[in-house]
Amino acid sequence: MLIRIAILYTVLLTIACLAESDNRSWVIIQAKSADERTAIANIGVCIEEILPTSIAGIADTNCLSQLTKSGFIIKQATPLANYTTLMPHTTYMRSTEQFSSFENMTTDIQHLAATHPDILTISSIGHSYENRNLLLVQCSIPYDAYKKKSGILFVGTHHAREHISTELCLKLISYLCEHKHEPSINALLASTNIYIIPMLNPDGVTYDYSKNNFACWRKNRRLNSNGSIGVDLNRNYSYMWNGKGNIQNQTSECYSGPQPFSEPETQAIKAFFELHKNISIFVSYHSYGNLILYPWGCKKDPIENIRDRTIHIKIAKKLAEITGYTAMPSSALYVAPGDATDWAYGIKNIISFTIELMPHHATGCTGFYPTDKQKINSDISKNIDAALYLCALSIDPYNQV
Ligand code: 0X9
Ligand code: ZN
Repeated sequence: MLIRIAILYTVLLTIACLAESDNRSWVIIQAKSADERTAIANIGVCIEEILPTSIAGIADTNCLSQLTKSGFIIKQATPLANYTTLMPHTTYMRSTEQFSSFENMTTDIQHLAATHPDILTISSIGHSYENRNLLLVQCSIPYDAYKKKSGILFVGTHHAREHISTELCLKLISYLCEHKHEPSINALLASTNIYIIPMLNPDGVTYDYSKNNFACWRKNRRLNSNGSIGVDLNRNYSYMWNGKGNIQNQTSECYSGPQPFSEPETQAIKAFFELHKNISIFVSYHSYGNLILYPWGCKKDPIENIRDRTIHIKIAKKLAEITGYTAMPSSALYVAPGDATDWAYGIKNIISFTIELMPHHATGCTGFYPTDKQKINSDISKNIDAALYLCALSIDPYNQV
């Protein structure tokens, strides 16, 4: 009996160690076209940067051997730990004062709401896998039953390590509070319900901060059946979920989950849209790459409906002008099904954008942890302008563009 218990214990320990051990590398792989990038993404590589004749991204050992078998040329494969140990997070967070933990974010939002009860309402759209609150902040002058208000939704950190996306959401809330008496902002708050979910993946964010160094974590923290951890929330939406590029390797950075909307975080977004029928524009913030992306991401075809295609392109160009970013359909990056904006447009018919914030280029996973305060602030400020432009549009986008 004792021997059996000892064996069971050893097996469980091995599974836990396997789950915790990090076999991911920062890779540079030769790829000259969107088709080649898609083929690499289909193997389960998480593409982070597009270079003139290659991609840079993250792959585990399993992906690396499949890449070799498929004939791809791997130019570089550096263990991720080589980069993460460069950045002890406590020093980093203290020096930049930029990025928020779940707890700090909650306290900051509560403080703001107490100071600006006339325009801020805090609620929750649900709970994460580890039972953290998925906070929703509504910014608007209280609802006037006689005026129909439109709505716009901004969401940060589908991907845990993309901390700047949460920071932008928080700065947007502060901006609206600080400028609420300015006529243009006051008019926005009166005519539009501005909804902001700053941190959709609080479990992943908390894990990213939990070690001495950043974990460079992307997914949520679901325990998968093979002992690995996490589902990629931006592959878990239902639109074309089962299409080409659906990743069923649970260990992959881009694991799509056992079924569409298997995750409490994506279910909460779905429920939000079902409850708020007035949303006309949706923005999902990510990092990095300085890009304005619009549907489709799950297929190479352009948006079929001409009116919808035209409006997405026109708005994307305007956003690119404001931010200095590049506008393109998501599929020009690589084809991958199950993302949030394809679902919001494809199922809910909402004008939708994925915005990849700063930096433009980076080495290893340092791109997720930018250090230049001035560049971070300038990127956030340009993106606040872009967000305000979208808020103004949301009242009646089709008739204004
Ligand atoms: O891959 C993603 O989910 C997004 N990039 S990130 O580096 N932040 O992970 C881009 C989504 C674009 N959508 C598709 N290509 N489907
Ligand atoms: Zn992302």
